This record gives sequence, C-alpha cells and structure tokens, in this order.
Amino acid sequence: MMLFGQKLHPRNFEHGSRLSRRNGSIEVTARTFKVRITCDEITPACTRLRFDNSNVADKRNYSDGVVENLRAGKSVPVGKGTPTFSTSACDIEVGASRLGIRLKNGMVLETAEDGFGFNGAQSLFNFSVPDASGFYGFGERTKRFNKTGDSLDFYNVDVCAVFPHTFQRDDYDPAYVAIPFAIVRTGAGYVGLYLDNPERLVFDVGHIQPGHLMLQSLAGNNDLYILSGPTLRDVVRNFATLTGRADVPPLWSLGYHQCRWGYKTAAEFRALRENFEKFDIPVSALWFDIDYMDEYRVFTWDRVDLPDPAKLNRELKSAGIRAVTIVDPGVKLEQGYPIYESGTKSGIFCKTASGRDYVGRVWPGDTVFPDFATKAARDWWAGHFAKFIKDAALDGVWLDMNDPATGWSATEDMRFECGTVAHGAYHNQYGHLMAKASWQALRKLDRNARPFLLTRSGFAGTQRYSAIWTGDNVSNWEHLRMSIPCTINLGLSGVAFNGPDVGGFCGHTDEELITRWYQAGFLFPFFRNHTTAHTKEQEPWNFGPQCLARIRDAIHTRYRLMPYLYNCFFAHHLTGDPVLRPLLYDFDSPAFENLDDEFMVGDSILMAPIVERADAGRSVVMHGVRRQQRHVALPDGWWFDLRAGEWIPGGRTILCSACLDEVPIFIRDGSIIPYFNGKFRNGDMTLTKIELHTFIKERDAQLDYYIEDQKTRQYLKGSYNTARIRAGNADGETRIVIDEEGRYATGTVEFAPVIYGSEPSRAVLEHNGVRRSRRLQNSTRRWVSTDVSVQA
Ligand code: MIG
Repeated sequence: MMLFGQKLHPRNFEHGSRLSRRNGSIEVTARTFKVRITCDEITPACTRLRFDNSNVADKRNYSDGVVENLRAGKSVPVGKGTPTFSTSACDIEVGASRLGIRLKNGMVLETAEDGFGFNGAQSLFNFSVPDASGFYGFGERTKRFNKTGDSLDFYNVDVCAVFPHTFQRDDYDPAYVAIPFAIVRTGAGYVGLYLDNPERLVFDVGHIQPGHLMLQSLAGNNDLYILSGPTLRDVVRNFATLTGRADVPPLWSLGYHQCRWGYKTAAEFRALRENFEKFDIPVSALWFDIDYMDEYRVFTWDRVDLPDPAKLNRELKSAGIRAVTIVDPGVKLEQGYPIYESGTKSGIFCKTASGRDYVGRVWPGDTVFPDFATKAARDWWAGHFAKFIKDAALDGVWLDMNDPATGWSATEDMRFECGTVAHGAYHNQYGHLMAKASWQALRKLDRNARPFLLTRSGFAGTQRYSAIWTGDNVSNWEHLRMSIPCTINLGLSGVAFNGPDVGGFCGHTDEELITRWYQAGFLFPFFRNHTTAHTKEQEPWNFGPQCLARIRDAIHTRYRLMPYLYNCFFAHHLTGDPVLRPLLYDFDSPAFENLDDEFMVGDSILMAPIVERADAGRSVVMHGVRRQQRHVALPDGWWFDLRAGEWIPGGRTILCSACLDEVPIFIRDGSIIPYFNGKFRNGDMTLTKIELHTFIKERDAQLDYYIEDQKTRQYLKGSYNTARIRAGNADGETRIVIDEEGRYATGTVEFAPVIYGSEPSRAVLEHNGVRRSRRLQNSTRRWVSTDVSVQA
C-alpha cells in the first residue's frame, strides 16, 4: 500500500523499445509490457488517447467521469510516415517512449525522452513543460491556487479522520474530491489534460523534477484527454462540456444556509426561524445534521425530539425556509432494522473477497454499504431515499461520509459489483455514484423539479448531480484564506457550485474571523455557516450587535445580488464558465498567475476581501477607526470602488484599507448588475422587478440576462428568454436597450435603471421597443455597509 505523500519513482518504469502499427492503433512493446494506443476525436476541441497495457488484467474503464454521449468519439487512423494521429485539434506523434502533441492553435505539449512507461499495471506520463508557469484545476485542493512545485494525490479521504494531526494546517493532501484534471499555463496559452482513470493517481507538478508534469496511475488503463485552449476559458469550457455542465439549481439553494452539528429538537428549529426573523436576516434553508436520526439509522427520525418532521418542514416552508437533512451511506448492521433487512434481501451491499457483506465502523456502529456501482443498488437506494424525502417533506439532501469513510475498518476490503471488482476502481467514485443514485431518486419524485444535493466526496462529473462543500475546515485564518483558491480550483475543474463552511467547522470562531469570513464568502457559489458539535454557537447573532450588523450586511447583499448570482449559474449551464473565478480567467497576465486572495464573481465583480487578522497585517488609524490594509491587483481598465463610490484606474496594484465594516469590492467598467431591491422572504424570491445597476466609464455595458420560471426544468427544453441588455452614455444621458428573445413569455420582468459614478441627467430605457425615460440623480450605493444614497 502506498502511503500519502509517496509517489511512483520514474526510474522504476520500463519504456517502450519497439513500435509498430496494427489496425488503426500503435503498438509499443518492451520486455515487460505491450501497450496498444488508439486515438479518438471526442469533439473538435477534445482528443482522447487510450492506452491498453497488457499487464492490466481488467480492461474496463470504470469511470463515470465523461458524459455518456461523449464516450464513443470518432476513431482516428494512424497517419503514414512517422506514426501520427491527426484530429481537428492536434497532431499527436507517438514514439516508442515519447509523445509529441502539437495543437492546431500553436501550443505544443511534449513528454520528456522516455516520457511514458509502465511498471506492471502502473503507468507514467512525464511531460516536459519547461516554460509552464501555472498549473490549475486538480479538483479540491488545499494550499495555493497555482500548484507549481506540489504533488497531488487522487484518493478521496475523510480528512479529519485520516490526517488527525495535520488537518488544522492548510497543506494536507489528498482531500475529499478527486478530479484528475490539470490545466497547464505556458507562454503560448493553456492546455488541459484529463486522465480518466478512477484508480489512485498522483500528479506530480514539478516536485520530483522541476519543469515536469508527471501523471502517474497505480492501476487500471488510462484514457488521456487533451483539451485545447488556447485560453483558460477555452480549456475550462471544454472540460465542463466533457464531464457535464451542471443544471441550473433551484433559486432557494443559492441563498444563505444555516447548519450546525447539534441542532436536535423541533423547538430548536422553530427558535432558529424566529431568530432569523427577529435579527432581520434572510435564510433559505435550515439543515439537519446526524442528530435527527434514530441512533444514526439512515432514513429514520428521532421521534422524541422530532415527533412530526413533515409538519415542521412544512411550517418552515410556509415561512420560505427549506429543510435539508444529512444522509450517510452506511446502513446500521442490525437485524430487525427494515432498511438493513431490505438491503440484505436485495443483496445490494458491498462485499469482501470472502463473499461477506463488507462491514465498516461508523456512526451507527457496525455498518454495511450500498454498492452504488451497481444499478440494482442505486435503484434500491433511490426507492428508500425518495420515500424518505417525500414522507418528511424535505427539499434537499446533504450526502456525507461518502469518501467513503469506514472508521477503523480497512476501507480497501470493500469490493464492488458483487465482490468481483476490487476497491480501487470505485473508491474515488463512491460519493459520485451515491450522488447519482440520490439524484435519480429526486428526479423520480418530481420529473419537473430541480433536485438539490450537496455532497462531500466526488469525482470528475459530480456536478451533474450535486453541489460540493469542501468538508471539515477549521475556524482559523489559514482555512479562511485557503477557501478562496480551493473554491477557484474546484470551479475550474467543472464544479461551479461549491463553497466552504463559513465561520469554520472545527474549533471556535471569534468575532473578527467570522466577520471576515462572511465578507469573503457571501458571494461564494455555495454559502452555508456550519460548525461541529460542542463549539461556540456560530449563528450570526452570537457575536454582539456590531458583528451581527456586519454579517447582516453581507447576507443582505447576497440576496440583493441574487439575480446576478442566479444569472451566473444559468450562464454556467450554457457555457461551463465557473461562477467564482481567478482573475486569470478574464484577464490573462503573468501578474495574476499566483493571485489567490482576490477573485471575480461572474464577469463584473472583483472581490479583494480581508483574510488576515488585523494584528497580523498592516493597518492604519483614520478618523479614529482602525483600517486594515492590503494590496489589490486591478486588471487594466477602470474599476468602480463601491466603498468610495468612485472610479479608479486599473492596470496596477493599489493599497486598500478597510475597517471591520468593509470589504473591498470593485466593479468592472462596462458592467450591468441585475439587483433585487424588494422585500426579503427568506428563500422565496420572485425576481420580477429588477434594478439594472449600470457602471459605465469608458466601455459600453452589456449583459445577457436569462429569464425563465426559476423553478422547473422547462428551461432545458428551451423555455427561457435571453434579454440582451446594452447600455451606453451619450449627451449626458444613459441609454439602456433591452431586447428579449427566446421561447419564454416576454415582458415578465420589469427593469429599472440605477446609474453609478457618472452624472447623466437622464436615463432612457427601451425594453422590447417600449421607451421610458427618467430623470436621475447621481447615485452611489455601497452594497456592503450602509447604503449612502439610492435615487433613481
Ligand atoms: O464524523 O455529521 O463533514 O459536516 O457535521 C463526522 C457530522 C461526520 C462530517 C461532516 C460534517 C458533519 C459531521 N460529519
């Protein structure tokens, strides 16, 4: 067994010595192996190389990473002369021990001499990338944004259990989610490599050998997908197409979520609802952690503490609050427990080599595990799952412990497909397949609804079924800081809908940390406060009135920006663009290669939150108020500083200062931000009256705003409109023109302009040909912190 932190030594591999052509494939032979290489064009921007190693006994690729309709591809013949595969995207020259990939967009990616080889069933691909300066993606990761110099393990773990002494640090590896996708930035552009193999892998990013990217697999055959750039956006979109762009989530799930391990009784949930109302904080969902169950038996309720969950959940829903429960995969091994007996009867639990049901040791004690690799188990699960959701009037489910966590029982003893397949082929996909089965259950319950699932573990493509939260973090500044690159890299790896536990899960948070965490996190795609049992209460009102006001500000701003956020998710569904992005995504420059304490939300909002304790960083006292300083790198163009209410020129790094009330936010010149200015009703929002917050300095502004029912799956059949919104300033007047097109009813949304930072006397708004004009006063709204003036 290979330990974490270890990898495969390149010298332990043999390389091919002979090469021959054989019916459309290239065969590489050596003393210890024979490998057949074939090539498929998957899309014009995506090419697959398939390696079939004679030492790999089981030829099946068990991965569910690629969407089903892109698994076949068009077989590419071997060209004459030097053995080459030529596709629309690239020419791939294959040698006995090296690969040369020449992309049509000019980029070149080559292995080193003796750049690929095999050691029994292990594989090594060693790319020489001397001029690469950035490596991104890789799924869920700790540390920094740019992975240059790191070594990354792909083997999902329950972090706290596996790294008990180091999980408080910000550099453990691996984490809960394995997505074997590398994005390489070179001077000439970007290229993506996806190694579609669910077995344990290591990607060594210049740690063993600077200037090299080594992809290593411990078992199984490899499909290597090459995703063309040349831009980062191209690579990310291509990967999202290959592994699936997420459906649009239900609107409520983009709101604020409140959770804690320890909520137990119906009275506590009612008190939460009342407190949110009393403290004027909208909340879209309350979450039930494991204490709701009857002694941790899955699909049961503790009827003493929660005598009528359906009634409670309906009551919450009538206040606009949704209910989500945790569900763990482990089923208590106990005669007489109906779920256990039903699973045993159906024979759907994972087996050991000895043919017995595999037993782990988790919350309920001895537990067995559904074999989500089989359709029979997924169907079995979906049946019980759907019934549970329906009976308890739940709105969504939180899938935990699916890494899978098996406590002190050796995880590798768990086998799949009735014991015929060893653990490795499905380990990294256990959470993914649990999410798939659960998603199918929710779809079956209501064909026209949008399931909401949140999972801890996942694999490439999990976004097709579920959002992901980044697991058990810690209430410390390192974890706050790390949450930014972690969410960015997950987003680049296809999982747009993700985020950390705000406030931190393990340990006690304090007033300053939680304030800064809300301010950094309130526009993260997933936004939930969660903490572990026996920590300080972490709901917004537990830190004094000033802190409450700051947190309220951040949460209110999220709800105000809900039309913008929702639109980002809709755009993700159409394009694959992440919601939260590195600056590199829209502004390619070496200056942003390592920048990970700033990020963009969509195309328009740049956030540079304070992620250091005041005592640790620089600060100044101005007008008697302590203001913390930080550098903010601004891309070229003009940026509207929302706090100062003024335009500032970019293309430079500025020193910014912010007191505890403030978070530095900048809006890109040429932006239109759709904004909700109505009354809050928790997760129930009707976005039919939208303000268009318009920021124009030198660039005309534009926005494609999607209009549909925000509830059902009809948009998937084309039932949505695109409102093309264009705005410009001329003759002291801001002119906004909106043209809706599409198959949804037109005119269901009413727009009103709010103009920032310039002083036009009038705004003219033309919507579907109807003109209205309004006299305006100059308007400056500070989103986070007090509104200073809003006039339209
Ligand atoms: O062994 O359900 O990551 O969010 O509160 C811990 C209890 C199990 C781990 C999850 C965490 C959750 C906790 N769970």
